[in-house]
Amino acid sequence: MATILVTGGCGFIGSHLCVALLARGDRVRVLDDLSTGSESNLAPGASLMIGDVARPDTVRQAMVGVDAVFHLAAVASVERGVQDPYGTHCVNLSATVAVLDAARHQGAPVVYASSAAVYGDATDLPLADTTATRPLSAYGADKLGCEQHARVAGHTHGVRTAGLRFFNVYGPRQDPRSPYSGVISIFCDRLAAGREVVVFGDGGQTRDFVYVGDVVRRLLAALPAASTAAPVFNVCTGQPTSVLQLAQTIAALCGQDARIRYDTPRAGEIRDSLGRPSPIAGLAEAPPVTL
Ligand code: NAD
Ligand code: UD2
Repeated sequence: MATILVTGGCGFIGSHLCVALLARGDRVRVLDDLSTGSESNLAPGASLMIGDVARPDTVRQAMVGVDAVFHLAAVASVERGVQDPYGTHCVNLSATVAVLDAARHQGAPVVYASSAAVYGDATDLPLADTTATRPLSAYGADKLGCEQHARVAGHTHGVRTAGLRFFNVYGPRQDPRSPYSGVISIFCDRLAAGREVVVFGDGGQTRDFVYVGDVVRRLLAALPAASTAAPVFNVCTGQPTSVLQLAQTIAALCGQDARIRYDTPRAGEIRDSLGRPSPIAGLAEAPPVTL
């Protein structure tokens, strides 16, 4: 039985990952400060250490006796990075350096969350994992920094890592109440309650939405793929969906016509985001993850 540390295991993606790890027989330890996550998300059977992943001593303590690490804790909001670039940098990049350093001493591989935000407004769609990165936000710059530190940790200290560039993840436990929540959670919440949805711009903008169960399956497959070469993988579907299509589909599933209010486009946002999914060795044989 392996002991796995999941940072951010009380959050949206991390909590589903913990359930899947426990289901396959692993022992799971969570490090989370409950800033956006919730103790009610803690997978039954997992142990919780409440603490800040940006504190190296806390990370070292959390990693004692651990066989592998999934590092998902972050301030997962581009907007928060705009408001507080230094504060979010400490969590989104410095903490990753602390995780990589503790993993070096522990000899544990690290699978960590990167983001499609590393591509910025690159327009050569679909974005391959080899496409040039040029982040436009502090959040994206910090995620790219995680990838570069992972490469350095592999090269200099022999730390095995794999980075997953998540596109727009959706699914159960995504909190619809923040204005920066994923659009699917917001639309589901409002349309199920018979309320109107707000579409920013003309609704023709597209995203590559990927289900959290498929994300967890890729996280699990990435662990044996972790290496000192620090590979990075796109986690996406390769299918574009417009915001308008989304509103209409969710409304139809709720048995109603979508009531849409159009508002001004979000400042600085990209029009289209579409990835080319990266092959991960062993993924084809990995069983589906049921949530
Ligand atoms: P989330 O906010 O639900 O989960 C993040 C978790 O990290 C929360 O439980 C939070 O309490 C915890 N956390 C935050 N700061 C911490 C700190 N200083 N110390 C300890 N714990 C801390 O977000 P999520 O959507 O589950 O995102 C998980 C990871 O995936 C993040 O790294 C995020 O940047 C990345 N990501 C998510 C998406 C998406 O579409 N949801 C897209 C790209 C990348
Ligand atoms: C996603 C990530 C973000 C960052 C970014 C990088 C999520 C939740 N956010 O932002 O963290 O990685 O990608 O590019 O995954 N919209 C509406 N009405 C609403 C809410 C949203 O029209 O009520 C639109 C919004 O203007 C955008 C699209 O829906 O065009 C998707 O919005 P989002 O906030 O879910 O995700 P995104 O792609 O802006």
